[in-house]
Amino acid sequence: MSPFSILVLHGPNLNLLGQREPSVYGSTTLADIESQLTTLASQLGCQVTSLQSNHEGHLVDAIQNAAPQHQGLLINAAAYTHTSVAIRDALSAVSLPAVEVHLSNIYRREAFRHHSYIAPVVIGQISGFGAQSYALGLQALVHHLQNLS
Ligand code: CA2
Repeated sequence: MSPFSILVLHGPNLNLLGQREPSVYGSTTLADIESQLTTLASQLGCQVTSLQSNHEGHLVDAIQNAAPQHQGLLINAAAYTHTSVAIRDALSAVSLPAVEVHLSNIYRREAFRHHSYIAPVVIGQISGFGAQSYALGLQALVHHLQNLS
């Protein structure tokens, strides 16, 4: 059994999932994703805590305060992926492994989504599998943590 606790961070507008633009982001709600992650976490023997915020500073605070309670971060920084040096610096400053996830394949979309400020400071990125990106990301993060211990 893994004792790991993972903090799952959702960036701006992800609270609208399933309610707006289903053609782009699908009909799954954020509550559905969190419920799926909780189920998967119990199968993996870890715990997840989720936080969604539309505010960059709140996400920075959450990253800074994640340790020692949490051992890893799963993050969909949403639009801040493409703009936020502050979130990148926070991820870089804390010594917690992080996995970046995206519902859509950001490389098949507009050019401004092709660059991620946070990709260089995370273990890896999963993009384009809808809600399953989160599940794949959690599995990869737990596997990484298990191989560290
Ligand atoms: O594909 C992803 O997960 C994104 O991180 C989603 C972000 C977008 O800015 C990134 O380029 C890729 C947008 C999240 C907004 O979610 C909405 C959901 C429903 C309706 C409107 C926005």
